[in-house]
Amino acid sequence: MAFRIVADSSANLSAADGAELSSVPLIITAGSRSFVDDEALDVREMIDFLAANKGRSTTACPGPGDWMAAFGEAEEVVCVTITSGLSGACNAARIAAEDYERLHPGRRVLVVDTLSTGPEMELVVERLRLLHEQGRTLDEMAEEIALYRKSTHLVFSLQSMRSLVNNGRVSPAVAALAGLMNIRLVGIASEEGTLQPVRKCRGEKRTLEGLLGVMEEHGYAGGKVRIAHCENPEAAQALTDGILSRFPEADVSVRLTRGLCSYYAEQGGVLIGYEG
Ligand code: X90
Repeated sequence: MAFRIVADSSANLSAADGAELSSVPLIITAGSRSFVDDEALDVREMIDFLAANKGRSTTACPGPGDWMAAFGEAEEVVCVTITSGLSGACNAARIAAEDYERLHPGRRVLVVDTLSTGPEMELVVERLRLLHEQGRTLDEMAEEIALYRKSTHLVFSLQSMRSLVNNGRVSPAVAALAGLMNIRLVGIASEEGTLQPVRKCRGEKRTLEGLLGVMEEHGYAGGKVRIAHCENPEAAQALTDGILSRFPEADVSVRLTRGLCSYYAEQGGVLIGYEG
């Protein structure tokens, strides 16, 4: 029975991450340019363009038709979406799921609203692949993932919140923090799937300590860690070293943010998904 996991592009994954995996792109628009966050996107070039063109820019989530196209002819589909608290992607996936099930009686679609993004979605996708290998049904996956998500978290550091503020993705109270000079914001995905600031850090070293500190406070004890960074390999390496020095057996991996996360996290931004 054909099985597909379809994640939106904020998960930073591509077909190379698994044969049963498809990515549905969000779109970044800046001035006259549109950047489709698919495998063809030159993320570097997009970042350079955005840096040189400080005018209005925005993002758009995939529509139901985009999700549906990615389902292919699969009999069982799991959609893994960016938080419904900040994007319409999950809502579009739910509409696509209903249409698909109605058009193809017998086929099933499960929609997982991760209330998060980036590397926490990556953890969910990995767990789904494992459950599929174990021969679990879609209903069992729904239960297992709901349980698993109670133990996973997202923490991130942002050099700037320009895109988040300009696009109204943070509350006015959080936006007010954006103006602080030389201060990096360390935040987490809240229970409701919104950006919750937890620390203000001065300088890279303090920021890295802040990120590791937040992980520890939320019960990190050697579980899986998935790091995604926007042109900040030094931070990713320092974090990996910091984690491995305390938990030598930890499964830590690093990847680059793709278009959507690069746009919002901006240069230097780091996101960490982990099991608490
Ligand atoms: O539908 C759309 O246009 C996409 C909107 C996405 C808005 C937020 C993306 C955030 C990316 C930066 C910090 C992480 C915050 C996560 C809080 C749950 C990454």
